[in-house]
Amino acid sequence: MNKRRVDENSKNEQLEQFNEDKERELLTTNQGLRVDDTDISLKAGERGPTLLEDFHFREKLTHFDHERIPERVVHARGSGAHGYFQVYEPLTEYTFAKFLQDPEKKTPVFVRFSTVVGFRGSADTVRDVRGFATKFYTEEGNYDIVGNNIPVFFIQDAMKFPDLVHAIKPEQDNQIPQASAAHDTFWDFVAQHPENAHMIMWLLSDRGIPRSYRMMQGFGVNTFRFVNAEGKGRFIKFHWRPILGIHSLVWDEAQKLAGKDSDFNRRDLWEAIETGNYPEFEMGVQLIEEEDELNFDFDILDPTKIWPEEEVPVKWIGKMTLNRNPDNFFAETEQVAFCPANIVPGIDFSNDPLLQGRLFSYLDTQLIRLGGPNFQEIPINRPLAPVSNNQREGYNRMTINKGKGSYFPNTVAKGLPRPASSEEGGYVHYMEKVEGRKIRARSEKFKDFYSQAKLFWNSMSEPEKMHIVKAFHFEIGKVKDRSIRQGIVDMFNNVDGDLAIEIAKGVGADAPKTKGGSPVTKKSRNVSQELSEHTRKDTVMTRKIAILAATGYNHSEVESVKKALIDAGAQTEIISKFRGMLKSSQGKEMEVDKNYEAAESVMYDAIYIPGGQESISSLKMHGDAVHFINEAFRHCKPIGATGDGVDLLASSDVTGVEFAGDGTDVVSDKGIVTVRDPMDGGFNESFIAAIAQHRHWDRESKMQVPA
Ligand code: HDE
Repeated sequence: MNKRRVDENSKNEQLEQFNEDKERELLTTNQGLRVDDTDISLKAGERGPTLLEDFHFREKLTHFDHERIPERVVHARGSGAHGYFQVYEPLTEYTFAKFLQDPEKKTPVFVRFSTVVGFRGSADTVRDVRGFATKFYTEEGNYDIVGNNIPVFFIQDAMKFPDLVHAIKPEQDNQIPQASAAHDTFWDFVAQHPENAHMIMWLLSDRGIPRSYRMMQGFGVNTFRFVNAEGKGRFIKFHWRPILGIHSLVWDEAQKLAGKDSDFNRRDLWEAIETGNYPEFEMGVQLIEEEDELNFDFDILDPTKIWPEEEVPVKWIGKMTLNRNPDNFFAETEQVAFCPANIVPGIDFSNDPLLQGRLFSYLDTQLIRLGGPNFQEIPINRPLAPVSNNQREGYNRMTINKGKGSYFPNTVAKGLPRPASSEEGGYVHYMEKVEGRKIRARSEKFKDFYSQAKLFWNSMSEPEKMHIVKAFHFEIGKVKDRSIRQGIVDMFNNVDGDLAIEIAKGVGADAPKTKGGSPVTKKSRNVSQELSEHTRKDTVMTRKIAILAATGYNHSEVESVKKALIDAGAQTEIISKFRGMLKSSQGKEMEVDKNYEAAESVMYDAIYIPGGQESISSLKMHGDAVHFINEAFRHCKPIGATGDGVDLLASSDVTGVEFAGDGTDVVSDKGIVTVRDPMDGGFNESFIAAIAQHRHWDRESKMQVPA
């Protein structure tokens, strides 16, 4: 049988066949006819009406009139990237999926990251769940893991999905608000669905506002199965973890970015790939033996529950690298169609009721979104494995199936295509024994709504807890109906009494009459180490550092710090009042990358202020520069200053430094790194270490900077 060998480049080669990349020719119609004018329509006289006869005019407008397709009903806004996946070692013991056997094999992938609620043109940095969908083009067919950056989901049964989405999307009378959960209908829904509690804790945590798609986790959420060649099945959950660590924005920054650069996450992904900083994610699985299915105090089929890693450790099995941006957003990112039912031998489903509904929904929605049953023929959706069946016709059919027969069994085509045996790669569903009455019910353990929400809360650091409380204040603060606000306070009293009291304080609701709280069901799991944003804190790779300078800056200081940052993998941009060349006190020049109108502190991870008396004197007088520093400080970002640059901090609202002016400043804020005499060694190392910390949260409890 004609099986195709798949390697890293196979998908790119397949896509190239469809590329329109030849040398540009003279302008033609879609029929290939050259046209002599594309600006002025054919008219009856200079001032007369346009003629129907003008086929070029009609074709040009008709095509334009039909350019839009429906956006995804959820996850409408997204960004895609190509890459490959490689397994670390053969997973033969657990699964016979071919793409998980050979560490030498690079399986092509296409990934689409997304927000859930906003429309296609909405801002990237809103508080939301992020989609993390991966299509593996394996030799056995396309395999999709359609995941999110949060490991649990709002609801337990797919039947509730339309209600959930209607509640969280803009309200039906006025379509307000865009891309936000902060309104009455959503919180009305939540207050009536205690099963939401766990997911809400994640959504209102820092996980809801990731710094970058490259710095967030991914989770398959639902429970799946690995099946090995002997037919032994095990329950699994999928994980992705970013090599750069997990990092988030702060809420004020996220909101400002939504206006200042609404493409923030999209741009970040695109630029990282363009500059060769390929995003990397490790893939992991948690495995549960079939015989242990019922041995946990949560139901392992319940998608509102995690499998705490202390009980079920993650086995890290491979790595994905994203190394190519799409050539055409619409053709690839918009038209890609993921589906949890796209499966390969060796992997199977579970009875997770959310997953069961998802198996139906994706194909169904794509039939309308992509205009009929042939969307698998769109280049980005085509498998690398050959397709051979008797499905025919329908809108937009591209394939020209030759011969007479399109039925099975047949004799006119030697009986082909015929089903494959399992030895030939035919997919055999896992033979799970299922017995039961037809009932609308859920198992008893599904009804424990709070213990894992409590586990999550317990596992947060103090800054993370504070962020969650503030997120409640924002979200519930926007709810008009007092009874809904009260409903939320009462609901979260079931998670943690102190949390409920804190929520109530900010939103004009009564504190709970009796302080409540859920027990976490197992002592060993009072706290789970993996739930806090335990970021990698040893790398500044791809971090963006703004260097604030004006005429008369100290060139050698900039050169030294810039080199150290770039050598460590970070990126720098020079910000000044105007673009063009900037002259230093030493006569040397450097080019300005952005002016203050085009650059905002929220677009950077840290700031560096070089010395140079003239430069600092003019920056002190420049409100935009001082605001830049205040705002970065408020967002807990690292700030470095050398030489006279330290004096600029003294003119700002930065706290945590006692300025001495004689080189003996006392700095108590670990995120502020200063040196009066740049010849003193150690500045670069300390500054880089401060940037690697990402944010310096101690500041939050101490100060309020007016920025
Ligand atoms: Fe989806 N989801 N979903 N979802 N989902 C869609 O399919 C659905 C759920 C996820 O970048 C839709 O083609 C139901 C969980 C991602 O193209 C739709 C239920 C998880 C994407 C759909 C869920 C996801 C979608 C809309 C509850 C994480 C974007 C457009 C049972 C594991 C994929 C489309 C992309 C998209 C249905 C819940 C992830 C309507 C019915 C849980 C990442 O079919």
